Amino acid sequence: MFDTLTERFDGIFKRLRGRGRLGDAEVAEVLRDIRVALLEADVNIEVVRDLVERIRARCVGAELSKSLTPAQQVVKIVDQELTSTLGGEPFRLAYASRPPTVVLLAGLQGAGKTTAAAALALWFKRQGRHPLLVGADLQRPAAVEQLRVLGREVGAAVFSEPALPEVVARRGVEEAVRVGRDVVVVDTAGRLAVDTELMDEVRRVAEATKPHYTFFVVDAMTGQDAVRTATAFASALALDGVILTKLDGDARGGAALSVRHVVGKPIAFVSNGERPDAFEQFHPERMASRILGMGDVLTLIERAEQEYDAEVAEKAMARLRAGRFTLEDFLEQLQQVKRMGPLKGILGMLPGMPKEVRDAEIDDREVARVEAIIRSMTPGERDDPSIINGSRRMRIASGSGRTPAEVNSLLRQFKEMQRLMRSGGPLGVMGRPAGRKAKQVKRGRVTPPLKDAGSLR
Ligand SMILES: Nc1nc2c(ncn2[C@@H]2O[C@H](COP(=O)(O)OP(=O)(O)O)[C@@H](O)[C@H]2O)c(=O)[nH]1
Ligand SMILES: [Mg+2]
Repeated sequence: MFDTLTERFDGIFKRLRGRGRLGDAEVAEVLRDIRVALLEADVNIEVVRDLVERIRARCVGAELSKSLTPAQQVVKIVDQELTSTLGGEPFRLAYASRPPTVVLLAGLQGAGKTTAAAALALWFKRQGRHPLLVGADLQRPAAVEQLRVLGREVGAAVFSEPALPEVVARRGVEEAVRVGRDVVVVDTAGRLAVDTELMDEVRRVAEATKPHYTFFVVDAMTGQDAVRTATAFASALALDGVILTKLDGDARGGAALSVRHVVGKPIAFVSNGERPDAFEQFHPERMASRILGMGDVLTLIERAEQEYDAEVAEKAMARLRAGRFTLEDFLEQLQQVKRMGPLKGILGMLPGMPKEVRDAEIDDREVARVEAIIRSMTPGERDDPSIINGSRRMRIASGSGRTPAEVNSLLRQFKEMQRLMRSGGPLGVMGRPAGRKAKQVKRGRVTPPLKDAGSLR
């Protein structure tokens, strides 16, 4: 996601790092580089101008700080202004005082409405709500079926019937009241391009359901086209926000960085893949840090909190602090990390992770190999690997189907990991996240072996 931009910013900041003091010429150079990077990323020209101007004003005003180097100050300013361009505060969804809360999705064909509808239902479920999906796309018979399949997948009921879209939508809301569902997500039909017929249909559905939220769903990969269609929809419908899909395929980021400013509506949710759980609330601050290559510790923490068994983590942390972190604990941690998703995705979110690591082909099968080796050890060996001699090593190797050299290599790396943990705590292992984020890591909410899990060979 947004790789080109991240790379460009990385280069810009690297060049700054060596400088002791930034004069007018240096500031002008940095601003020019930022401008070019943004334009290359297909960001709307007005947005680029506005953003660069704001950064210039603050760089020239030089809020001098004793604790930051000039380069760090520039990074901070760019980070903050980028956050503000992305919308500043995250979008907050308030539930209707009289349920159900009705959410209407609109957008072009193929934008990802049906996928987003199911993903939203899952999101609502995780918020403790009871969503009903309503299939009001009756243009293609397959559309309702698609929603039913996805609904089954996320465990949300689906309502539809052969009737006019606005009738189906209205009955869907009535059905939700009848069966006591507190959220209704209405999926609608799209067209290939913005046309009056489409707008009329969506407007009729909106009139029939009085949605609390109307989201425009748009494919981020279409760049400035996405921004243009969003503008067209916003002038025809009372939009509350935008759902940006296919960010996983968007290497440039033009739509994400432009839509808020141009359309005047916040990005509420983003989707990073076809799977319903590749969907999350949009956090401008996190996205800015991610673009600037600072990783996304907060998303990681959130995901970790969702998937991570707090009790197991606590236990591991306690043992770690006591210097008693064993291979058994390590195995448990591996299991947990695995539940958070593919390692590659997790590594991409860690701050300060070099590009080579982010891009490395990390094979989840390696984790399986490590697991196999540890599983072939006796509890005694897991507790104290120093007792593993030549014959034990042979036994473990043949038990796990690996070579003795691989067993050795794992043991070596585990020892190194223990050493790192003792010396620097989790931070020593995770690289150097900055400032506030570092404190969150320090509080022990991010568990240490994230990085090592991938690098064990
Ligand atoms: N890679 C990727 N594909 C997506 C995403 N969201 C939707 N898709 C795919 O895009 C296609 C169109 O999605 P669909 O929900 O049917 O769009 P709709 O016509 O607006 O309802 C489907 O193949 C989806 O699986 C996403 O965030 N990332
Ligand atoms: Mg659809």
